[in-house]
Amino acid sequence: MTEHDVLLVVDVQNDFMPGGALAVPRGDEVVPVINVLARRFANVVITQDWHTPGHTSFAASHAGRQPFERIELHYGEQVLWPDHCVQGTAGAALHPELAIPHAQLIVRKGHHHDVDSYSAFVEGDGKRTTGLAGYLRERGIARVFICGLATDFCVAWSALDARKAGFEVVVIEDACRAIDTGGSLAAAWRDMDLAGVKRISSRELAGPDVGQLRGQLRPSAAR
Ligand code: VGL
Ligand code: ZN
Repeated sequence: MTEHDVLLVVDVQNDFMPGGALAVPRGDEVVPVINVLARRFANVVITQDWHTPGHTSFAASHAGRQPFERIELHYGEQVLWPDHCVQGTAGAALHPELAIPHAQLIVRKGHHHDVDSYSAFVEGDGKRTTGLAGYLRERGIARVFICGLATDFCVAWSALDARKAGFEVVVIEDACRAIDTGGSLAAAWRDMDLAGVKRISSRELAGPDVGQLRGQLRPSAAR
């Protein structure tokens, strides 16, 4: 990895762990993988899903609605979720065993009451941004490696927006886990393929230097 690479660690928070409010199956398994991975990156950015109480993405905020239903909001389709990652709660905290002391930035997203933001870059309305693209550009970053939770939501949307912002993007497959509701995982990989997002395994990443890495990056379609 070079100074032009960043590792983006997405939403490794208690509420997404088994037993959490919006549990991602086997979500906890990514923690040790990411801890090892992160040592290879000088540049690490962490994200946190960071909702207001009663946030618009919560099913409980919409009368008669259940988690995992889809509704139309003012900015488009929204999957409704159990209450999760409420600002300042234990569920919103990073997993206690996530150990990346050298991470430089924590980006919090989804903090606007009426708009969700899966993406670390652009909010659900497609307009407001978190400022992350500008931050990465100013730091001379060209390539974004992404890991964390969940593959089919915050990882995928961040990967797609990173491509749109002009970065090379690589998803580290075994350092992610998915929610997979209503075909979301297949759709996410299809969209990432089309956008030119690459994928790699953490094992492949652990060995080679950047020069060798080039040959190992596969188009997502090769999965
Ligand atoms: C996420 C659903 C709702 C995620 C966040 O981190 O992938 N998914 N909020
Ligand atoms: Zn959320």
